[in-house]
Amino acid sequence: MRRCLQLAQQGGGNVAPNPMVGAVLVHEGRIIGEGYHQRYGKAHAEVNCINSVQPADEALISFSTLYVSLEPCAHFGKTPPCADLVIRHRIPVVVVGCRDPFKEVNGKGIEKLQQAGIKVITGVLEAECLALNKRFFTFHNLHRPYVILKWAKTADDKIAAGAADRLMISNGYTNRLVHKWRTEETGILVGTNTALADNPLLTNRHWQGKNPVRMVIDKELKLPNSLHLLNGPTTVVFNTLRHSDDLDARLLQARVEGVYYYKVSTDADMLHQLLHACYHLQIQSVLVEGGAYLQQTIIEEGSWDEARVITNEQLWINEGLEAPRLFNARLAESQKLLNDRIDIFKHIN
Ligand code: AOF
Ligand code: ZN
Repeated sequence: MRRCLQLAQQGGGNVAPNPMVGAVLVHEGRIIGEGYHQRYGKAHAEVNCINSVQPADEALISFSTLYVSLEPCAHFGKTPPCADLVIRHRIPVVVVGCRDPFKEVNGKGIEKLQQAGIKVITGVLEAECLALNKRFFTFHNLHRPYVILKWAKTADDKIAAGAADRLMISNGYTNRLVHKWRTEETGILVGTNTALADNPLLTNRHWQGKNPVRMVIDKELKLPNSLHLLNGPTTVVFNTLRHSDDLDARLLQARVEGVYYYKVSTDADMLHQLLHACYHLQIQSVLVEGGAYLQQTIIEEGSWDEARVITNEQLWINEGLEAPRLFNARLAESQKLLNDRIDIFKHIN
């Protein structure tokens, strides 16, 4: 199963919104096949694993154990069901890392295998398998994206407002790190004030990889068209006035350039609507880069999964803005649970 996890990771960056999955076929202690899900819309891990078996070993398949980090699928999606493939090859034992919460599968793959007389062992390295696809599992279980909050603060918990100040907190190394993070998520979000004050590009120009879909909140469409965010790559503007008819998940998946508008209603909770929209648009994870007000709202709602805080050794002089406070008295989470979700990145100036 550890090998499955290693293999699965090689699909990172190319399979979202699908999960990363690895599979290994073992005959009497010897690996005779390996595979992973390499690209969205293409063959699943099990298919690549079985196809990798050398002709000389093919006769051993029906005497082998298949290890797979995610329950084999039971549905006809872009590819036929992996459970059928396993049954067809008469593999007698399947070891599964964790269940697939996707509504088309959700236990049906395991059931199908068992009904065919296959011995299925579940929950092997389950925690590791769940962690590997934390974005996918959060998305399907909670019907909202995996939310990562990120900010940079001084040693005395102040954040910068305005481009000149921002440079004082991050440095070349942490900027690059942030650009790497941007390639790892499907969406990146900022509030109106940050869009105006910082005029950010929100691209990953210092790190190779896919640009996230840029998202900004602009309730009354007051942001000037000259902003970087409203030019260049793909941007979705959440607002109360206008909706782009052509906006759909495939368009964003393909990162078709342009500014698209997503209309939310004025009278309902904005954040809830935004996260729901992300679910519809298949935006499986979001990096929230500011500002403090938006981040604090997300914290109060409890709709976040990770916080990455960049900090330096400097002290701010008095009038800086307060960094978001991660502890939420209303939710009253234990400090231990909270700490598990917080990462501090300390750099030297
Ligand atoms: C597997 N093995 O390697 C992966 C699975 O549209 P499709 O056909 O690619 O199906 C996507 C769904 O299949 C995805 O949401 C997830 O539930 C499952 N992914 N299943 O058996 C794999 N990647
Ligand atoms: Zn499959």
